[in-house]
Amino acid sequence: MQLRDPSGQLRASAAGPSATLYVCGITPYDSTHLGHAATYVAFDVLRRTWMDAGLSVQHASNVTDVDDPLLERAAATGVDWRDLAADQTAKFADDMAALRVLPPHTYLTVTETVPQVAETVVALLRDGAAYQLDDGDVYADLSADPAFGGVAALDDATMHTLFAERGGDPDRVGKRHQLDPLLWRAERPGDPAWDVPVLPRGRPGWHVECAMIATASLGSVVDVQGGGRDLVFPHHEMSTSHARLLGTSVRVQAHAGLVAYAGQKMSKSLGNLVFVNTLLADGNDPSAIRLAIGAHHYRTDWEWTGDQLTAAHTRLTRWRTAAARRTAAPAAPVLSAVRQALANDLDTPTALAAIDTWTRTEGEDESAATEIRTLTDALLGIAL
Ligand code: 5CA
Ligand code: ZN
Repeated sequence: MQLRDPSGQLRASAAGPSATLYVCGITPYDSTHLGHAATYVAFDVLRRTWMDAGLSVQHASNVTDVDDPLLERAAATGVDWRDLAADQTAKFADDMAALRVLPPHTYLTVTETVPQVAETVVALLRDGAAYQLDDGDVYADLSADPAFGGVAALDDATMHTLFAERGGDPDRVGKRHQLDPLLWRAERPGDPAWDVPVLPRGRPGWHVECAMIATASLGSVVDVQGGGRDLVFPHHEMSTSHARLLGTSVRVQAHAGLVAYAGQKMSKSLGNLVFVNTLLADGNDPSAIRLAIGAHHYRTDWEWTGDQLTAAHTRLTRWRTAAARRTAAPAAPVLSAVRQALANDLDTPTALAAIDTWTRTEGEDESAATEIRTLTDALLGIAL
C-alpha cells in the first residue's frame, strides 16, 4: 500500500506481516451522513487491500460519546446524553454493517475508558508535558514535543484559526501557549464528570482520548491514522503529539476529502445532510452507495448529487449482468489491474474502470465471472 508518505514499508513480525490502523470514530449525536460514510468506506477499502496483500490487520476506533455538541444536542432535545449517544452509536453500527464496512477489532468509547485517559493525563503531567490551571483543568504543554506541527505543516496563523474553529480555546487565560490543547476538564455544573485518582473530578479532553485508545489498542506503532480532512488540524496534530510522548508513533496520516452537499461541507452542525439510513430506507442498494463513493478518489473533496447515485445504480446493474455471464474475458488481468490501482494510494476510480472494461469485453473463460464477483466482494465490499 503506497500512501503518499514515502517511508511506507509495512512491518513484518515473527507472526507474519502485520499492519495497524486507527480510524477516528463518530461523535454520536445524529445519523450517519454520506460524508462519514465516504470516510469509513475509504478506510475499509484500505483494510481490505491490506488483507488481500496477506497482512494481518489490527484496526481500532473510538466513539466520542462525551463531547460538547453531543451534550448540547441532548440538552436541546430533552434526551439524556447517554441515551442519545447509545442510540446513535447503535444506528451508526447498523449503517456501517449495511455498507459492509468491516467493524474495528477494538472499538472503545470515552465513557468506558475514562480511568485510562486519566492515567494518561497524569503520566503527561508527571513527565512535564502537561500542566494544571488553578481551576484544575489540565493542558498539554506543546513545547515538550519538538516534533509538534509535522502532521499538518501549517503556519502559525492558520493553526490558530483552525484551533479556534475546531474546539480549541486559544484565548483561555493562564495557558502557557495559545495552541496548548485541553487534556482534562474539571467538572462544570451540569456536565458529566468522573472521579479519578490524582485529577479533580471531571472529564477527558478530545485529542488525548484518541491518543490513548490508539496506543492501548495498537501498541507502539500505528501504521495509518485515518479520518476526514477536517481532522488534520488540530485533532491529528494533537493526538499524534500526545501519542508520541506516550511512546507510540504514527507512521502515515491519511485523510479523506470532504463530501459537500448544497455547496458546503456536509456537516451535522450546518444541517446540510444526506443520511445513509434514508438512502437505505428508500431502497438504494448498499453496493450502489459504495460505488457512488468509490467513483471519487478518497483524497479529493467532492459534492454529492442524486445523479451520482443514479449513475452508480446503472454501473451496478451493468456489473451484475456481466457477472452473470456463463463465459467472459479472463479475470486475472482485471485482478492485477485492481490491485495495482488500490496499491497506488487507493485509486478506486481506476479500479472501478478496470472492472467496467471487463464488463464490456467478451471471452470464453468459464470461471471469470465467479472470480470477478469474489474480487469486488473482497476488495471493494460490493456484492454482485
Ligand atoms: N469523533 C470525532 C473524531 S475522534 C469526529 O470527528 N466525529 S465526527 O462524527 O464528527 O466525524 C466522524 C468522521 O467523519 C471523521 O473522520 C470526520 O473527519 C468524517 N467526516 C465528517 N464530515 C465529513 C464530510 N463531510 N466528508 C467526509 N468526511 C467527513
Ligand atoms: Zn479521533
